[in-house]
Amino acid sequence: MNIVLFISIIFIGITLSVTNEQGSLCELSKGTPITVNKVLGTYSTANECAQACKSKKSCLIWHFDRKSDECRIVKLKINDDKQGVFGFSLCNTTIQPSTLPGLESLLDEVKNISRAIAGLEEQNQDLGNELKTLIVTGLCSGYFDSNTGTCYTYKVFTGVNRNWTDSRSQCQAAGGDLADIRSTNEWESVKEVLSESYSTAFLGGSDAQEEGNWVWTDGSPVTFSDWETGRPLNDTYYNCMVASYYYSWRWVDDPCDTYYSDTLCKIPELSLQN
Ligand SMILES: [Ca+2]
Repeated sequence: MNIVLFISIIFIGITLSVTNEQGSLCELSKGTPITVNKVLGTYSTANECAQACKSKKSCLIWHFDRKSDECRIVKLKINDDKQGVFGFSLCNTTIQPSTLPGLESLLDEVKNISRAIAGLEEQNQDLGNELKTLIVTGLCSGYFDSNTGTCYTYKVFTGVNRNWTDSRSQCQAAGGDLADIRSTNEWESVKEVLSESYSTAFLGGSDAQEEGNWVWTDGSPVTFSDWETGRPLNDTYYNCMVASYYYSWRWVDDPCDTYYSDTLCKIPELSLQN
């Protein structure tokens, strides 16, 4: 029997394989492949057997038994039972897509599912960020700066005379700094706090480093402002910004060693970054 089998020259051809630029596409689709061994017919040559296999869309492997001139094929069916994925180990050979019905559409489906998963992950991230923003803004009792994603509160310390430097030290000790005002909305929030205490207080602006070049404590330029008419004075002795009660809290430039009994501080409370 074994001798018979040995002398029987069997041609086995694989008409299915996968062309892939990287030559590594071994995992093809989901489902379970079912193979069916079937006699396709009797042919006189292996080439005819191969051609017959090619003409069958479901033909996976052919083999030609020279002794019996029998051409057998292995058919492939894909049982889409979602239990797994299947592929071929011959990744660098040539596939005729028509020999595996549905393969291309299944590959497209896999790609679409991957894209959908990536989209959901992105959507999930967006929803998470939105939820975080809602929580921070909901808990924010002061001013929420959407540019920095930070909630600030403004606090007035009273009863101690402080110049600009002392005021800044007080604010830093409280976990913040002198107030930098970045927008109309922020300025309105700050004025509400100042109005409650009728305070005149330093803000974080200064042109001490370069006359006329007003910057906040972090060195960024003053782009929003609410200067009193005629201010700043462009005087090298008047280098620190003050929100003055006497000018309805419009801004004036005062000497930095002026002492005020109220100190206004901007203190970060919550941030989306935390
Ligand atoms: Ca000045």
